[in-house]
Amino acid sequence: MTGNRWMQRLWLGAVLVLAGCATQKVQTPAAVDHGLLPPRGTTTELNETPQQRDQRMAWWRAAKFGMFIHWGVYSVPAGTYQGRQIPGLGEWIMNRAKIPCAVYQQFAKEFNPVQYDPDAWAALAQEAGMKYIIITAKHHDGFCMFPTQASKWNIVDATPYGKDVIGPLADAARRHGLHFGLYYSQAQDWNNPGGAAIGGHWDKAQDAKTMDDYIDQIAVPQVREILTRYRPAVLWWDTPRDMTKARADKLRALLALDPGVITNNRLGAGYKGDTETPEQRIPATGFKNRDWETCMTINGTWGYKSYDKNWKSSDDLIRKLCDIASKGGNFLLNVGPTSQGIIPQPEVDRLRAIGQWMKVNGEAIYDTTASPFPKLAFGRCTKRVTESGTTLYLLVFTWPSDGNLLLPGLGNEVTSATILASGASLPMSHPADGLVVHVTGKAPDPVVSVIKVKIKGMPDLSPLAGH
Ligand code: FHN
Repeated sequence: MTGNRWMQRLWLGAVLVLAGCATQKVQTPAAVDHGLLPPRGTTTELNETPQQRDQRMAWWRAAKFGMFIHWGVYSVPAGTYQGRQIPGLGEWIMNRAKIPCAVYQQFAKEFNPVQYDPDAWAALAQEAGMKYIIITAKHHDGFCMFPTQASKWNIVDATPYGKDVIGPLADAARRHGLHFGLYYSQAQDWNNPGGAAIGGHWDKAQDAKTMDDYIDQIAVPQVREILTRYRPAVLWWDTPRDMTKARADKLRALLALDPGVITNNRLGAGYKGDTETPEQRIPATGFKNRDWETCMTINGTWGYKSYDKNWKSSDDLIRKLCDIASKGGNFLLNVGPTSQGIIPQPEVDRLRAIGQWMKVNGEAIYDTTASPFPKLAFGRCTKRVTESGTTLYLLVFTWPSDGNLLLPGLGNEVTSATILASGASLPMSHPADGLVVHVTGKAPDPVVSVIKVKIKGMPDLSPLAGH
């Protein structure tokens, strides 16, 4: 065993004692599929060197595009309660309609996703060009999509389906070469007593315990279960309502059970986690010195709502992916399967269309970093820097009518410019205001055409760039 491994095990032991679970039998993680096993700190944000952090984040930074899945009992009412279409998000129906716990729990009896095919879902993500999947292990309704010792409110004990859906998806994802992550609503829980609720409790049953009881008896044991059983590459916290430092620390200490796991900024109590998570929006610029991921719905809801037909077009989604990559972020795009286990066809169609584009142009997205240009008249840009120089990928949204793609202020010596899809060479000129790549005719791709420009060294921009 290497010195590092010894340190890691010693550290893990110490954390488990601190977390008050030393008497329980917890398996020491063997090698996990998502990379290195650096020790994580409990009091500082992360007890690792910048190099270790870069290694831990490497797969995620290269991935760029992932599938978010919001799936749970809320897909049974699918947006309608007592004949009324409930405004707002599908997965919020219990809160929005103030459905009593005992009534909401009846929906579980109709949750029977016999058509669920985890391999087909993983294959779809792969076909879309996605590199990871994150699914709701537990959303705010507290329903666990996995078997849990902590509560009977779970897919095995409360539904006719009676089987875990998380393990099979974890296996399928990994079979398809995808990283697998879990969403867990650590603070809001509307069915397990004591859980928080934005807007306050509406059923006496929710008051039967305190939030500290809920954290100790539900959230902590369940997070321990999912980390040890499924070894997620990402743990995606959400809505840190009423998360005091003491509560957040109990959950955070558990991360040592799954070394290498990546977490977001939504645990609460000021913990920044690894990633910023702008929701339903693309920031004007990226985040300085922070990894980030935009999560977004394809229609207007995360959890399935039968009548939400407000679909974004695949062209729009491809351009959003380019925009995000050009600012250095990842795109976590959501699907909301039905209670039968079907991903709605409009979502499938859009993911396939994105996949078609990615098959040809993925090189311009994966493992790239943000554009060096503050602004480009024709669209966006990503870059890949290697020892031999820099490749710029021009993501052309508007094919120029004058045939000129100007890279303002770029002073570098240029090696080549080609159309990525065909490899055809393009002429260039170097006027005083930057580099111009000359194109002719119609755009090779009606949505986003990619031009690959190789330059010597790192991009060298004069103050002209972007003005
Ligand atoms: O309340 C949730 C919502 O249902 C959904 O899960 C999104 C996904 O980012 N997060 C919360 C709102 O910020």
